[in-house]
Amino acid sequence: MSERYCQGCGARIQSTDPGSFGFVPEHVLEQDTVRCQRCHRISHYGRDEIGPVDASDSFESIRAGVDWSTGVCLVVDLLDFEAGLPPELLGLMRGKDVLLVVNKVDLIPDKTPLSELESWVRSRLDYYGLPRMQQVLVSAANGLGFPALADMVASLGKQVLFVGITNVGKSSVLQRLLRMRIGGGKRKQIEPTISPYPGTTVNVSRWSCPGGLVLADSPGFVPGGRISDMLLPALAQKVIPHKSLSSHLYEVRAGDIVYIKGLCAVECISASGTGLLLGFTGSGVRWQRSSSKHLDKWLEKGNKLAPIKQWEEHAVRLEPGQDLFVSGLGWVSARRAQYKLRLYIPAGAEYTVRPNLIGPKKK
Ligand SMILES: Nc1nc2c(ncn2[C@@H]2O[C@H](COP(=O)(O)OP(=O)(O)OP(=O)(O)O)[C@@H](O)[C@H]2O)c(=O)[nH]1
Ligand SMILES: [Mg+2]
Repeated sequence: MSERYCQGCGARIQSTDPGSFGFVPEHVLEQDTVRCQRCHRISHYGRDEIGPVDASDSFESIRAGVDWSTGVCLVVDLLDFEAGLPPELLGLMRGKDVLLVVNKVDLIPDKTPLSELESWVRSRLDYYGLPRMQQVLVSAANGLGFPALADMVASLGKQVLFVGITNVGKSSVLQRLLRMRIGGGKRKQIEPTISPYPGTTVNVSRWSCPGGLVLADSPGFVPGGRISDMLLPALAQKVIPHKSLSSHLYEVRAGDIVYIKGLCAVECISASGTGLLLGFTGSGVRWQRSSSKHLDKWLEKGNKLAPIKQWEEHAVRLEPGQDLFVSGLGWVSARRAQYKLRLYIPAGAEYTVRPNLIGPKKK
């Protein structure tokens, strides 16, 4: 009998091990299209008892998917933009037509103009020395940008693959496109499986649309250095912005810290004047302010859901209009003053200083 694959996550179907990807009870095997038990449970109860997918398996699936494709939609999360462009993943796409799909734009406050976000994205690509590519800003949550995306996908040939790091919304973007009946015709019954936990899609899964277009989902590339990947799922879900961003403004002087309990602290060593730090993160956690004499308490007495073993310190200079961005966690943005800061993050976490994403831009 030929191999069969779950339409929701791409896992190879099997009916021997309920604890592994692709399990379905035997009587379901008789159906034409199948969805595995894990996808069923994720979709109905929001629980993933088996994932995430193994990083090296997903890399091989992405490689095979890119080889098969005529063009690629590289999906990135605007709020974790820097993490979304790992060189190993970009290397797989060399020579392909790539459309950059910048997702989760709904999480940015309405008053930020789209044109400003577009130039911000362009300047970040330039900063990383990446070639100019077609780009489109979208929200799989509210449909923003999808008419333009549908037109651009049509220019990528007949076999289009959605790729990107885990949890950026590849399956969500594809699901919305399929619901638009791109290429016309009836909607497929089984859709790509979506979940708030990274590592949901297991293998390449394809949807044939009328007119010969085939759209394919792929597993996420597992990036290094994201704090959200170091946490137990219950806390990771709070840290990753889903419905809204939280932002808090603090007047910060030498000797103050702003921190997220058990995950990160930013100590002010000196400031050039009365400055403000604006802290952004997912709405399930928040930046707070305290004195640096309580630093150890807020780091070490951390959080049971954050098994951090070792901390690293970094000296950082932040100009007004710059963000200190910590991958998979959030950022603080300087206003009015120049800051000399000391950043405390879990060992292995990545950070960067960048022009501010939200708020007035330097001309
Ligand atoms: N606010 C917001 N959330 C989104 C958007 N797109 C996706 N999400 C959420 O992001 C999370 C991950 O979405 P998925 O579509 O499963 O992401 P993925 O890239 O396919 O993830 P993997 O299969 O794990 O690699 C889910 O909680 C989605 O609801 C968006 O445009 N806005
Ligand atoms: Mg997915």
